[in-house]
Amino acid sequence: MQTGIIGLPQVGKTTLFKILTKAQLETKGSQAAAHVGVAKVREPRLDKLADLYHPKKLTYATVQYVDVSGLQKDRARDATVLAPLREVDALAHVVRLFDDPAVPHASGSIDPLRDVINLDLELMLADLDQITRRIERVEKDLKKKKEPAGEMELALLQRCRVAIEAETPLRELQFKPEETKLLTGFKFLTQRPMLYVLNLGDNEAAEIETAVARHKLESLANKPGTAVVPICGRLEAELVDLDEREAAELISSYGFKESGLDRLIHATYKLLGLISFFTAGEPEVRAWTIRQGASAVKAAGEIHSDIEQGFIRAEVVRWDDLLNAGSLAAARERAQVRLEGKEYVVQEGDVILFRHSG
Ligand SMILES: Nc1nc2c(ncn2[C@@H]2O[C@H](COP(=O)(O)OP(=O)(O)OP(=O)(O)O)[C@@H](O)[C@H]2O)c(=O)[nH]1
Ligand SMILES: [Mg+2]
Repeated sequence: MQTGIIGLPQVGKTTLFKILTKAQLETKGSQAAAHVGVAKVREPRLDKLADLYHPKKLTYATVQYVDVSGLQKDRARDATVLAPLREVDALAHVVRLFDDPAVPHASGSIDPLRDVINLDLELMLADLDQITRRIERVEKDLKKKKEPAGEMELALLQRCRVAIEAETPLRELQFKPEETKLLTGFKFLTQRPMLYVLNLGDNEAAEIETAVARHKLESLANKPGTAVVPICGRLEAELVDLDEREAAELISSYGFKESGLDRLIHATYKLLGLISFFTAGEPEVRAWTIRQGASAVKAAGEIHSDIEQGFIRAEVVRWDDLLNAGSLAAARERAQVRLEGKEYVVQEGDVILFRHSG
């Protein structure tokens, strides 16, 4: 899973990237090329399962983040800047709320809603460009030869155009499955779920939980396919260099409930409708990520296509039942291990043992 970090220049994108991936990066000056980092998804339940199994290997789920250089107004349509963003599953827009005379804002003042509108507009214009060109192409083809697939595509694209012309991002529209399939190929930017990351000043650390209301930005979170997460970018980036104990102490001294990393990852999972399940044994205890509503056979496919193809059944136990029982055998005796078939809908926190042939 990949999230693209976007935002105007000098808003804290690279700072956020550092928080997420713990990468040591130069934060001064814009980078020409995008860079990709991997965030480990901290998972206390996995740690507890590891205490039970003492596995040779402990593997956390990961989320990839792509940091691109600042999107200037009127420059976002530049295809080379946007190219890395077309491949991501979600966008994280870093919105600047911190004021610092030493770090001038591209538009001269701090105005988060203005910045959100401007950047969304850039993304919409990029999509509109693409839609308009495609509509011309399809219309031309339809003139030569009428066919239903073309008619459907044209109607769909026209609907998208009308929405964007009314400044509605595509993520707010509802599509039928066959339309979604068709749209996948275009990789429209405004169709991606959007996480607005509010980058607060250090002085707001104690009030991070109430930042959205205080800055009257509730409207950002109330739309389909969006979420808002406040961070204290500079403060939280400093935590990256500390060991876990020191970091945890500082986090609680600031009054944060969870670290910026956890806050962001949880919001991303929720926004994308992702859940975690686990596999556990002596060789490896591991966390996996899938879409809510995915079947057991799909979950098997996450692990290996052979397990998906040779799927016989899944033995499923809730992670806390397994922990309380002390072993899979004990959980079986307590009748807490269920035998499930291919169509079983995997639940958050399931520990699954896949039985498969071959
Ligand atoms: N005061 C203050 N400064 C911050 C905060 N977050 C980032 N900065 C500073 O703002 C400057 C820009 O931060 P970056 O993370 O490099 O911003 P960016 O969006 O990646 O910038 P570009 O890639 O150049 O567009 C740096 O000097 C940071 O130290 C913050 O929360 N408070
Ligand atoms: Mg940067």
